[in-house]
Amino acid sequence: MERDQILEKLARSVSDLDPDLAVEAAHEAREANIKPIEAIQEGLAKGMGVVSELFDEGEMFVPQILIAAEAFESAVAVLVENLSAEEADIGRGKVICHTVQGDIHDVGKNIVKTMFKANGFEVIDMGRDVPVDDVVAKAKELNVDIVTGSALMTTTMPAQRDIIQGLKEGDLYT
Ligand code: B12
Repeated sequence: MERDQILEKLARSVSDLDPDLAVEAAHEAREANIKPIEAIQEGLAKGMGVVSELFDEGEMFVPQILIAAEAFESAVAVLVENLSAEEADIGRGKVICHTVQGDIHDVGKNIVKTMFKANGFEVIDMGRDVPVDDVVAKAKELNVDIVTGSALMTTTMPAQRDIIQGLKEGDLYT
């Protein structure tokens, strides 16, 4: 199958809410030597873009969004299998990825995490809805180089400011 057809299949697997198709397309992407980042950005993320628009227009609802996220993540798991082992010794630094306190939107966070991994960073993925204090404590414990926190809602954005404040207080912010 051609590269473009595989990317289109990846996108369609998310927008059609089909996790099995997503896994199948991810295996095809690997066999065709499509880079994980390309498969995510030019395939899966486009499908999620369609889903996001339909959600905003009131034509798709929470249960469907969750299946789209499952399709997205099942495919990412196949695409990045063994990636950390392959890239581990590039050693460009340690980065914390998480979704901030009160927020469970983690699709974007997982894309960012994959991009860091694919570019030789060691990623500490703390998951979603992570308390500010836990992030600051982990940054200190592991002496990380970069702290990232994804926030998708206006109500959770202040957590990003709180993390910066916590890092400054701990003399960890440069
Ligand atoms: C999927 C989704 C959900 C899913 C989340 C599933 C999951 N596992 O993530 C579910 C159904 C669970 C959900 C729940 C809710 N959601 Co919602 N959701 C969305 C939706 C449709 C898409 C988000 C998404 O995944 N986009 C695709 C990814 C690829 O994009 P992204 O997250 O933006 O990430 C990119 C960039 O932001 C950036 N990025 C992200 N992180 C980082 C980090 C760094 C360091 C960098 C450099 C870049 C970066 O790079 C990413 C890749 O390009 C948006 C609508 C929209 N148009 O965005 C609403 C939206 C975010 N949700 C919203 C709301 C209100 C909710 C709920 C409160 C709904 C409810 N009443 O229950 C709950 C919140 C629960 C909670 N406590 O968090 C609102 C937020 C409104 C606001 N302004 O605050 C939105 C905007 C919908 C709307 N128009 O009202 N949601």
